[in-house]
Amino acid sequence: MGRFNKHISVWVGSLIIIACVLLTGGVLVWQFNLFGKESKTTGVNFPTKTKLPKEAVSSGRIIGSEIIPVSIVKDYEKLKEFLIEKFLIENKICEGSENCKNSLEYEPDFYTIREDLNADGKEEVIVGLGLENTGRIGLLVDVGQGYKIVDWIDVELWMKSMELRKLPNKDYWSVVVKTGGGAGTGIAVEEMRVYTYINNRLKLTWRGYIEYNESEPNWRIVENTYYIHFIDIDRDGNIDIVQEGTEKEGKEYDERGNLIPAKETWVENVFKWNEKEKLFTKF
Ligand SMILES: [Ca+2]
Ligand SMILES: [Ca+2]
Repeated sequence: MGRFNKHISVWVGSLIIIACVLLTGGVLVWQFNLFGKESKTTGVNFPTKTKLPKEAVSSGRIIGSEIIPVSIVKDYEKLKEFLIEKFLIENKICEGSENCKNSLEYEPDFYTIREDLNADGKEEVIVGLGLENTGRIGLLVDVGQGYKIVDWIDVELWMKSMELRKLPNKDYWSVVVKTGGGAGTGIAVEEMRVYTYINNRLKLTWRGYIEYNESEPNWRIVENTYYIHFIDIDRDGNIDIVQEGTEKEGKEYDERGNLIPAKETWVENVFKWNEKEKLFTKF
């Protein structure tokens, strides 16, 4: 009997060990799948950095080294107010005068995009400000106790819109910005600009006209209108920028106010991503 029991014990013991091994193995495989997959879902190949590169922090483009509290950055209205104030100080507009601020000719346009651009688990904030016939695009990064402005770029014209895209490919984020202005100078333009997020900074990688109008009475009138497409025309995996449209030049308008062109040209410009230079260059 004793011998028989011993056999059973060995048998049961072995079963328990096998069960334990299988269970542990199963848990490990499950964990690997869970966390392995999780870290791959972002599709962003930027190294995960918790510290900013030196050049980002010491850039002359920083508008003050102060840390903006999270409570301001997270609140659209508060952040807008904060950055408008910065803009006014920077440009010496309305110094100390509340009345002046209240009487600003235009209501400012303000845009925000919140996204973890470098996949380090912390959200970056891209801001766009249109004010006083000019504009700024800014990049705010989380530095622990709050945010710092690491980019504050003059876009020269009024900021009209801003959107985030995967451009030129899944490894990059780019901000596509529309700007416009120039009334009263005889030149009116609308532009598109692409700022690509590279090494925790925003880099201007393309700019082109959507409209370019020049009007010199009794001399020369130029009316250029373009459509801009983001499309991988050569199927190399990188989105290309295609700018196509008409370039008209003339001297007078018809009774409806349309330009009578002496010269009209259809143009198609293709800009391809240059990985070495990290720019879109004309093909
Ligand atoms: Ca981040
Ligand atoms: Ca392409």
